[in-house]
Amino acid sequence: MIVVLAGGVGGARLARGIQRVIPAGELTVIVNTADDFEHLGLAVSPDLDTVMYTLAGLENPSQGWGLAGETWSFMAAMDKIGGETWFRLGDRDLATHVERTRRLAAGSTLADVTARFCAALNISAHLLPMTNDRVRTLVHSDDGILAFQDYFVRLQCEPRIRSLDFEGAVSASACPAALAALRAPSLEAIVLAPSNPFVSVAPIFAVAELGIGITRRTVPLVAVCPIIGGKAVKGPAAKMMAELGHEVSALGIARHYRGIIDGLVIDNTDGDAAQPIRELGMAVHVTDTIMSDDEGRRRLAAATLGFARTLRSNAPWRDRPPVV
Ligand code: FO1
Repeated sequence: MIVVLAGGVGGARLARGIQRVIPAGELTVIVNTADDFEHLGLAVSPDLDTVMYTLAGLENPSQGWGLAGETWSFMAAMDKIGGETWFRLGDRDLATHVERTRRLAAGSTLADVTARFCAALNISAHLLPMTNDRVRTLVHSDDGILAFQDYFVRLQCEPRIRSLDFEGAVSASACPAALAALRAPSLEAIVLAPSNPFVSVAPIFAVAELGIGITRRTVPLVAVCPIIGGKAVKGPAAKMMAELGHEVSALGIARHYRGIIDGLVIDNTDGDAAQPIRELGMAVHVTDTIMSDDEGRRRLAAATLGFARTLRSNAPWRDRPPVV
């Protein structure tokens, strides 16, 4: 069994590749839910939906988020009556938010709702929210404290970030199935997807039970580098990285994940960084990490899992004396 820790687009694409190279049912994807918010009275879970649509092969390839073949009549009607249109909910996508909101109001957990949707969409992977509790990313910026989607979509990531907060994360309980997956005897590796380290990956680790569960793993934890040639493949990871004081490079990512991961997969473009990264105490695999099509996703998935299998976990607990 393989566990993938994922945010939106990058996580979704790698998860899809892994789904193609391992037997059905052996993939668990634990997804960031700190981007979730209530909009137009609806419960919106952007990263969960991006991963779900991508695993089902229904994603909108140009946007990354939302559904393929989407239409926008609802947004047009909303605009006509002077409603909010800065966050675009497509007509097809709307069904997901309406049905999720109804089921949550009737007492289902976010994990239950997600499992039902995945069964209906014939997704064999176990797709799990990091928590069923409310966790929200707050962006401390030069323009004040902003809710995540306000910062990300409404303000197009323009305000300069000073720091990030994951409100509710420390006291949130991990999704029980996520904890069970991390403890499963059949677990072979944990893969940290090439998702934004600061707003997609960090909230997962901030859920205390997950952070501890991942740190106490007995299997290798490998990350796929989200920075290629000093740039993010998609999204504002490079801008955020610079604003938070990190060098925007594969080496900068390695320094950020130092002591957390056992190995890093970097792109051929960044091959020169392999040795300095190894000197930080982690293994490195250099390959083509661009996932432009399904074959690219499959290839990167196979390379990442092959790399993980060559590693033994450097989990910090291994070096500690046993607690008696
Ligand atoms: N991202 C945008 O840039 N603009 C949008 O209008 C937008 C709408 C949207 C609707 C549903 C959904 O699931 C995702 C949506 N996203 C949109 C993407 C999303 O807000 C971000 O990419 C993630 O939160 C960051 O991982």
